[in-house]
Amino acid sequence: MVPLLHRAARCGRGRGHSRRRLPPRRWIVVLLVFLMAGCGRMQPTGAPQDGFSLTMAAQPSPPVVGDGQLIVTLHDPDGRPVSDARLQVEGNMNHAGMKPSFGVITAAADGQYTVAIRWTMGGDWYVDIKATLADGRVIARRLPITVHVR
Ligand SMILES: [Cu+2]
Repeated sequence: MVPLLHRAARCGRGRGHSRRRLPPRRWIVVLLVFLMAGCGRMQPTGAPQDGFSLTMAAQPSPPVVGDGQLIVTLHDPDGRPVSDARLQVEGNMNHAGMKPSFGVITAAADGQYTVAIRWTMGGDWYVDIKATLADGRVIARRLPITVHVR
């Protein structure tokens, strides 16, 4: 049963589908799994449903303590780059008692925003990115990142 569910949930181009004939009741289970998975619209757990892609990459990568940069990339649900959003970037560590580090946007083009940020300590951080679109909508993500000690 479990291997069957796995194959059905993969939503592939037919590669994983069994060619064996299944008893009718099994087909109903397969159909249900397809419907629940939304075939092709599967998202990682907790992924936002706004359809936008908001990602970041550190420069250097991995980031090290000191002045660093994040390249934040924003695409709309159709995959078009969004370059006219107002970005707010705030980095915090996973433990209490530290001041947040705020990012400063230094460039924006082709859906890519260059953000200067100071990593004040090595360890696990999370970065809250809020992009306010031209129409007022807000796309928000919390992304983890580990800062290394030089
Ligand atoms: Cu800290």
